[in-house]
Amino acid sequence: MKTRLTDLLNIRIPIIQGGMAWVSESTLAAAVSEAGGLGVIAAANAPAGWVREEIRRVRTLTDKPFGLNVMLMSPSVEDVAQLVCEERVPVVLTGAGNPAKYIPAWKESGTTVLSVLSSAALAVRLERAGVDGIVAEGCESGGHIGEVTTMCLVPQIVDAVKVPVVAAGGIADGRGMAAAFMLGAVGVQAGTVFLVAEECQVHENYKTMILKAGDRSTEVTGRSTHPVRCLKNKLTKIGSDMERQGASLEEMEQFFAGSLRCAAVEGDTEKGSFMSGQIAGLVKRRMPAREIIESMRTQAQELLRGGD
Ligand code: TUI
Repeated sequence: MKTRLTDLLNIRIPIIQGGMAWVSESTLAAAVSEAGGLGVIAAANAPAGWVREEIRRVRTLTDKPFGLNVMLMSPSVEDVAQLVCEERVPVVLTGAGNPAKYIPAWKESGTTVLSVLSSAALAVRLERAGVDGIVAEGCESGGHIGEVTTMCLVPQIVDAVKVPVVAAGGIADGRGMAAAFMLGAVGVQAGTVFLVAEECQVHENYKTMILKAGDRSTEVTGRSTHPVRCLKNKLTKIGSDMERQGASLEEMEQFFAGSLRCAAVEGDTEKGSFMSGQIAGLVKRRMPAREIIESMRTQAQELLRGGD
């Protein structure tokens, strides 16, 4: 399934596994890359030492290209940015900020740079700063989100830039993937569906919550300050109540601090923040990463050929 993305990243199938904090590590990333997509390790807020070990480990599991998602608000971001060059990471995806100052060094070390973002204005700025591609992430996504839906964002970014655009947010099967191509994207990034991959190391309770979710199972907290989409539970209910009562950004951040680890590692269904996209309701079965990728690819190809 050749597109501008498969050429750019040297992969077989234009599917990128989303960088999910506390979730996307070397076992999952290697399985996705082995299956022909781009597996991604999420640096998130982790110390650079952990990130380096995960990069080295993924290389023991696959010789295929992989990506590192660099979360630009991380306290370790300078060290992680440096490590990208030292370890010659094939692909970097950035999120939650503007990566312009790191781009020259990354390009110098031979890294392909994609930026995950949620507005056309930033896409234009980062194209000028030298990114090789854009991941246009709609607000159907899980975690930290922007304001615009995938359906509206992708074609507007496609029209605003010349570099290849990947669609993210609300995509978990071949129908979503085919739709993304119709909007002008050259590939997709999917996160939520990989939470239930057999190779995904997240706590079983997280997987069960995704599998049980329906179309209205997520909610966004911090709408006016720091919007984050999670599966609804006791934590998000208390968080939303605090917000309605006028809690400050600091109070909200304090309340949610550590809650993602609590979900992904401890599986605490009440105190954890189970970040998830709105598409969780479509995710009904555990599968090996290879089967997720192959079923997306075959379904998308059949639809694009005009079959049923
Ligand atoms: O980054 C994400 N999603 C994330 S990061 C994350 S880590 C976290 N952990 C605990 C609580 C909250 C977050 C969870 N989910 N998606 C990519 C993305 N980046 N979407 C939008 C943006 C973005 C936002 C602002 C990109 C650039 C940007 O720049 C502002 C500027 O102009 O500098």
